[in-house]
Amino acid sequence: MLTDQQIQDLNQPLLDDHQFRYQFLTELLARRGVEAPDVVQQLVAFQVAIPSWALGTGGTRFGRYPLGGEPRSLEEKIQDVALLNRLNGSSNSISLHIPWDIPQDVPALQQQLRESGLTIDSMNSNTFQDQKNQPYSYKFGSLSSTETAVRQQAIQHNIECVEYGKQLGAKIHTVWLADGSNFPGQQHLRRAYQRTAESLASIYEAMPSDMTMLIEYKPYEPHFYSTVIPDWGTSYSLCQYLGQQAQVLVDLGHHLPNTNIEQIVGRLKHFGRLGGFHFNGSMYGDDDLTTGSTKPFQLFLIFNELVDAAQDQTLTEAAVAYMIDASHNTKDPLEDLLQSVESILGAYAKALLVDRAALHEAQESNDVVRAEELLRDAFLTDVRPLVAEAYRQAGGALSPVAVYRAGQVREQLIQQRGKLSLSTGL
Ligand code: PSV
Ligand code: MN
Ligand code: MN
Repeated sequence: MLTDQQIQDLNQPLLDDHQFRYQFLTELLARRGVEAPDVVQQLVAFQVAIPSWALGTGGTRFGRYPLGGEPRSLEEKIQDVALLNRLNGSSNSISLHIPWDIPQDVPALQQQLRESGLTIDSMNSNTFQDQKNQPYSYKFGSLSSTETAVRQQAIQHNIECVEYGKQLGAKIHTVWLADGSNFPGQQHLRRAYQRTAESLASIYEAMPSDMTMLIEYKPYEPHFYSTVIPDWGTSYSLCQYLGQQAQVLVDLGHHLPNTNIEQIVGRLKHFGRLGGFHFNGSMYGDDDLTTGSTKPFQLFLIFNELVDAAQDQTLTEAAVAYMIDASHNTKDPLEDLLQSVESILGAYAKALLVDRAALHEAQESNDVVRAEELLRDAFLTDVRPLVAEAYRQAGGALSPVAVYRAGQVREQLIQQRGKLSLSTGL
């Protein structure tokens, strides 16, 4: 399915136009003191993990419209991510969700990963659903449950994820908790937090010293009165309680409308507690739209904080894991993921164009308009030739979506896997 040679052949008709645009932009940026090849180099190095649960059509409780050709096994999910990575050279790792992705044959999986040039970036636990044959229900919470046996079951499940992570070389264990309450008075708010902190500590202790626990927050849904970990402050306080191997995960869709996410990013960077991102787009809440589809300026401002922090010598450089977290009902999920990665690379490229010295100067002298104009200069630059050049240098497609379509990938997947193939449990 779509060989490297085919990708190069499909690039041919686009090459001349690309070279013209890239050359023009290189000259334009040089006048602004920016070396385009340096930016391209940083884009080539940038990698975003693909979640196993985004590879099939997700759907909602109101309906699901399978597209066909979706992966039926972990092996097929890895095949799909390998294809994405060959198209854009920017998706060389996968996030797994247990129990949906329990590895059956670990050595075979490791070999497939090696051959595809991929790694497993993170393991994600699932205590937001009851699984078949599970002795206790999570109806009233998991790590925060009032019942010791329920908490123990949830802790055990997380420790199992850590064990799978160790076998597969994952360096991250991500915890997103659905725990919360629907009615005032239902839950003792302080005790629910205390029980969660203690449960997390038991999981934390089971992690090897080179693993990081990422603690994700979300203000509401599935619970609508209170959520045990609703905001970055709660995640941060839990990290402080646990130790250096715990970090906050920022999911872009997990904020109330109009939250200043870039400021949260700046704060967490200041504290050295920003561990990772779940990229997606959001209009209202956790709607998991394509990254950059609704608020591209905000995405740019987030990267502006990241680039600024990366260049700040006074900060200790902590690794940030970049991951997508999405689930779609209307698009071909592989096309969506290609679009998402492209938006992320574009926002990063624009942030790299910001004249940082001039911006700091404008900020220090309170020149409001100049500071804003400097950001707008970078944001309004059409950086698509830089992103395309990064794809090209990584051996990928100049236009991944166009090549995916021209190569008739979905049609081939449907032929191989069937029209009604089902995938993730989402
Ligand atoms: C539920 O809100 C959620 O979207 C969280 O963002 C998790 O990261 C994801 O599901 C996978 O469990
Ligand atoms: Mn998430
Ligand atoms: Mn979410």
